[in-house]
Amino acid sequence: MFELLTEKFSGVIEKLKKAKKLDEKTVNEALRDIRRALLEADVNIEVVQQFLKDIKEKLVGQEVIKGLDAGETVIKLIYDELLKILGEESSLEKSEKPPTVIMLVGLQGTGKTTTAGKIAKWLKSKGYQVGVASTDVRRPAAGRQLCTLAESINIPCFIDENEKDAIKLTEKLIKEAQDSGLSYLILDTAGRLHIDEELMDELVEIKEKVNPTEILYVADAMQGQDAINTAKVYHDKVGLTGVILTKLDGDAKGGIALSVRKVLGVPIKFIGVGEKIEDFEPFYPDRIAQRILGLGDIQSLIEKMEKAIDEDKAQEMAKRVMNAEFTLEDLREQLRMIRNLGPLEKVLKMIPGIGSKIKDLKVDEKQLIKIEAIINSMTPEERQNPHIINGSRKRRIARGSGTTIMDVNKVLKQYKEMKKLMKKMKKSGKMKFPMNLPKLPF
Ligand SMILES: Nc1nc2c(ncn2[C@@H]2O[C@H](COP(=O)(O)OP(=O)(O)O)[C@@H](O)[C@H]2O)c(=O)[nH]1
Ligand SMILES: [Mg+2]
Repeated sequence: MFELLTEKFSGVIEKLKKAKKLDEKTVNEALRDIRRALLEADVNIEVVQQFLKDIKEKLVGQEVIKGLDAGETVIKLIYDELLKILGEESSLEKSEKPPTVIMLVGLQGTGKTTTAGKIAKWLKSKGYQVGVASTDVRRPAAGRQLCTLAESINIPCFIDENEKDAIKLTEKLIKEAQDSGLSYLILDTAGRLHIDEELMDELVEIKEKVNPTEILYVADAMQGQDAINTAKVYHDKVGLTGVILTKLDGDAKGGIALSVRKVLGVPIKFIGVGEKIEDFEPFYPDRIAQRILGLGDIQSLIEKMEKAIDEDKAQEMAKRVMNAEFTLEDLREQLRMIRNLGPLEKVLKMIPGIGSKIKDLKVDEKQLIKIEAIINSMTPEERQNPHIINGSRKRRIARGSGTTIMDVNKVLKQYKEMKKLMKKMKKSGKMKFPMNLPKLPF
């Protein structure tokens, strides 16, 4: 699935990863390669043009994203744009009055009947009562195929081979389904080899009769742009709420997945990835985009960005520790921040010399809370001038914070050590932050 796109994009990605600068030549070459890749994969031409235009616009004035280098920044932009054209994740709507009717439409052979069974099985696995029905009055075999599938997953199947009027049949089956207390009914409809007026009118009438919550167009991904064009006609006549792409397991070039959202304006809800009833999954745009661009590559980019953000926070924190007058109030404030920030060691490592020296500060969450409680039990005066904390004050603080005098002593000792160390570093003037922090005023 998406092998062609994956292969083509991997070339682009490799080149970008090697690029150290975002010069015009590199960017233009990447855009040209992307254009070729998308067109070869049978992505709609207008979608391709829009995609390239959006990336170009973003690149102008784009600064390198924190934590990433130039090439990686472009890769991230491409990923974001891919996500955009794939559309957001979209699940099935549910009607207030059961059963929720999901009507499947599309040409013959695209996989409607198979997909009806697949959705039913998927919904059943979620614990819903599901049934299927066929409104195809022309091909009795179609109904039987559906019921065989239904039998295999043990759900009710509504058909009537004697009723030759599609609308009457629909009314009858819907009534039966309603009476049997189902949560969902999947309505398989007749397809033709080509679009024809009569079938469209029939579908519109069925729609009016059953008022389906979802009308999903089942598109054979192997048919590429043809499938999109047909879907357009269905959308104009019947009105679609979404698309299901089938046969993505085969040689499908995958371009259709990137075209549906922009061209039709409706989401892709599921994909079929094989002939078996379980070869079916919800459409997850991020997974698809990652598959196309190389899963590992994108994940490591995102990790790098997150790390850069964490490092920013940690440096900011370190700066505050160093600049603070450093009373016990400051310590308390910083403990709070540290707790919000996550791993304490990380913050301490940003302050050269501290991480290794104040081992006792490598405490767990519970201990941080304890220290905070102890400081909370002090009076503001005690926090500003800890030297006034004598034996009786310590006893009061311990009682107030539900700790022991030993605990209070420990906190005071840690605090003194930190303060001493900071003074020493300030005096030596050797303190310099790693990397590109502005020079500190000492
Ligand atoms: N490989 C593959 N084959 C599929 C998929 N979905 C349906 N098919 C096959 O496509 C053919 C037509 O399917 P069918 O459900 O009868 O299509 P319908 O005429 O639209 O109802 C059958 O041979 C199915 O097994 C899929 O996701 N992958
Ligand atoms: Mg069928």
